[in-house]
Amino acid sequence: MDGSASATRTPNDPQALLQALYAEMRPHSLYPLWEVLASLVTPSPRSAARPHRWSYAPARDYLLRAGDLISAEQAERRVLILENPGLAGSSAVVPSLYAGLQLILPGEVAPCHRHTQCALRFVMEGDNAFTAVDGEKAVMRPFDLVLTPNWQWHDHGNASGAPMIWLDGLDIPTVRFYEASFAERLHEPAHSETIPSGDSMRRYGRNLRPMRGTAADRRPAHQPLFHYPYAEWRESLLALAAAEAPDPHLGHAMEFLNPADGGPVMPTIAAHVRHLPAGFETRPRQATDGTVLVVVEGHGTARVGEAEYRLEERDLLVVPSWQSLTLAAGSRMVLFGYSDRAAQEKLGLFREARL
Ligand code: GTQ
Repeated sequence: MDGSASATRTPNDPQALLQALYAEMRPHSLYPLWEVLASLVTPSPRSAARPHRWSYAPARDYLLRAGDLISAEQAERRVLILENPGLAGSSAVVPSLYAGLQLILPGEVAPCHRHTQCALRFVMEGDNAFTAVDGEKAVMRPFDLVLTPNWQWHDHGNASGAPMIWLDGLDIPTVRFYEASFAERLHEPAHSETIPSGDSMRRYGRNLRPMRGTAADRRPAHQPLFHYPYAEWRESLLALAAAEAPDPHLGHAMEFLNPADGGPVMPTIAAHVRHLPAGFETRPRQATDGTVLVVVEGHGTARVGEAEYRLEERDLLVVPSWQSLTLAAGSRMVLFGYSDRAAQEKLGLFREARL
């Protein structure tokens, strides 16, 4: 009876009546949940983002060509966006995060501004350029991590004789999601240098801080440190690698910490480094944080879901939420990564599966 009823729908047929109801409701911005529930509340994450690898050399060539055509001053920030091929038009590398490659040529200044977005810089090449954060310069060396936490003034400059390129990691799509973007330009191109370079590292980067009773010291108390030099993180990572066997799913891995609270470096973004001994292959692991990885040293392969990528020095890889990742090191490999894990942990959302 049911079959014949659906074959010959009458105006009293429940399906036809439902469709008519939907059509009537639509102009009032009302929709039936039961038609979309399964795609809204999925049994496991379904990311529109796709795994992708950017080889460094061709990206660098395009960036240097842009450098011939537009100045850092004109562009405000001369950056090539690493947009996820599954998220066209979004300027996002995963739905919550942004990635870009920024170029500063000798003598240039990227003018001073501040915004509610948090940013990290990971130096890809060049030496002795700087990011100034609230009037204090961090002198940037290859593979240093430099933060510009939200609402702190920052400008970038290059007093060296060579191009400087770094990876920008920002929470632009997260701030867009919350509709909480504010930004302003300083009236001068560069903030005056009010604090000697390296001051905050010496104050806060050594498990110390000035004693002021209940009064705050000069940096924001919740975000005192903004420079994590390669020379320091590399020494710690290699010491860990010498001291213990690699974790089967991660290799040797260390997270960058905010010394104020022992948590991730910024409220929305976590960052870490990994070491894989030559010949080591990780077991597959899934995690809900969308992650961007950079090859600092060595070569190998990455399997992300069904896709496989060869990785060379300075290549960039995006691993969207819940895609299983396996890394195999052809030589000793060192990687840097950042992800939205910091935000997900606060929201009680972060999960991983070790396969
Ligand atoms: O250096 O402040 O790649 O504001 C995108 C937005 C870099 C920056 C980006 C930014 C910056």
